[in-house]
Amino acid sequence: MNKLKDIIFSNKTLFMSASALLVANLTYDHFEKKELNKYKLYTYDEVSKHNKENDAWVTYKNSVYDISKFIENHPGGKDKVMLALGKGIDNYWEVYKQHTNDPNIFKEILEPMKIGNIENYDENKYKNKNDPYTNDPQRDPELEYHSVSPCNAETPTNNIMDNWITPNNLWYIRNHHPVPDIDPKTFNLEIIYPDSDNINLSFDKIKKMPKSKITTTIQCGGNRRSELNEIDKTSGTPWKYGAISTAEWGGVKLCDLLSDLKHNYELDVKHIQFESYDGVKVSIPVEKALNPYGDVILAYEMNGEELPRDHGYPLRIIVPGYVGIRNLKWVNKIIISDKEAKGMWQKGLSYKSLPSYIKDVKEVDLNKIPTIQEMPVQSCIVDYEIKDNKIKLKGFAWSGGGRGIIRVDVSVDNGTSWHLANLGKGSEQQINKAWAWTFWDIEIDKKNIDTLCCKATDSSYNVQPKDAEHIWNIRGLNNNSWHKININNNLINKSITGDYILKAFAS
Ligand SMILES: Nc1nc2c(c(=O)[nH]1)N[C@H]1C(S)=C(S)[C@@H](COP(=O)(O)O)O[C@H]1N2
Ligand SMILES: [Mo]
Repeated sequence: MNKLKDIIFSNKTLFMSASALLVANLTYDHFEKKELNKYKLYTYDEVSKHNKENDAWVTYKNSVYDISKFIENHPGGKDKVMLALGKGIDNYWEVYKQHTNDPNIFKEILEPMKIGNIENYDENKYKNKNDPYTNDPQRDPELEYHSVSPCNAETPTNNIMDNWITPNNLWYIRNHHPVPDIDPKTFNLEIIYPDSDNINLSFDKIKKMPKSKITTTIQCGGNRRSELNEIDKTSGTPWKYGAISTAEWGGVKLCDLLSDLKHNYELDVKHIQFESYDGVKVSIPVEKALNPYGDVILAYEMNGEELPRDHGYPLRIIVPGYVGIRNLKWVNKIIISDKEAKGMWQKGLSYKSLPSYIKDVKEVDLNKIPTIQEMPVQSCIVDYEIKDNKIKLKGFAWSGGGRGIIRVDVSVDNGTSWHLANLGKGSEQQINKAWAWTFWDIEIDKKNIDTLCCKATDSSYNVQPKDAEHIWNIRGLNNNSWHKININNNLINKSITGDYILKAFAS
């Protein structure tokens, strides 16, 4: 009897566990089917057709996502996502630590945009194969990196004033794409005229033309964006104040290269466009491009050395006093035109600063807003030291359009009282052709020190706005508000005797 009971019991157990398994299996099958039904299957070919801004699909592993509504808000900048449209984002996703550091980014941002799965999924298709960045040059580890593929790195902000001419290895780097690998022997610069045959020039031929040297500061349109992010999120690299550097460039003056044009104003030329190996297109007004005093040069030398690959080898256009992006690297085409360059870098939102009250680009007509060319007046506090009721400060100031710095005002009590800084290296530049920055310094006797501020005035008497709130813009461009440092947040060395020795770096 006991035996029978045992058998019945064990059979019952058997039956019960079998049914549990069945249920589990059913649920799994059901789930799988539901997943399969929920998502359509697409081929790689089909995905590749959705490669436009308003019809944008990408794949990650075996999933397909429609990211059309997201592109504009991509925190790393719209241009980066644009590179992957119709393709796999696998390479990019893993390279940028921002994606992988926070697991919620996948769940909350990417996953909700899923529209399907890949038919015939090939796990090796995008897996680090042909990583376009493997051929990028070696870089100085001292740079402050925001990303490596593409490379976005600022000049170490604490050393920015160690040299008035920034050494090549410490120059800030702002690349939108992989660095092109160009053979100077096959290099060809094409000049396209509206009314006559195109001209082709070899690198050798350009180097044999009369050489000019120009010293300029270049500043990225997004420099100091990180301070705007404290007010509200913007899109792009969160630069501190190190996306600015200075060099002496050697090359051919553009007005000499295009000298035949000076006599041809009936051509209705309004813009000189430049195109590059990495597909960037920009233009500058003809008044700047052909003005012999405008000092625009096609550079092949940087600080006496061959142009480094990161900075445009073999040929780069230098547009003194203009925003970083117009200083196009890896130039291979010059187009003389009555129109601005096409594309996002000139016509799109990328370098257009919208009013602070516009939070959505759809509210404006971008065609009516000019892109940034000459930059506004800027200054930053780079270092300070407090000792025995004395504070020493130093920094740099610069303005666009060659407008020299006529004054830098410094306050150590959050703008209540002001002091005139000494203008140092750079102040000797011709006042309306001051392409490079001016260093300044000051020593102030003061007991109660709180927030440090600086503001510069340029030769057109332009001044810097007090608050960043009023110039905040969705792209985070042209932040030239008073540079402020709250020393209490920057205290790194306070001795026990109460004798303050502070050395801190603005950030
Ligand atoms: N062809 C090309 N030119 C370019 C860029 C680029 O990505 N491609 N970046 C631009 C931007 S946004 C800036 S700020 C400067 C940076 O120059 P640098 O890397 O030599 O400092 O180059 C500009 N020229
Ligand atoms: Mo830039």
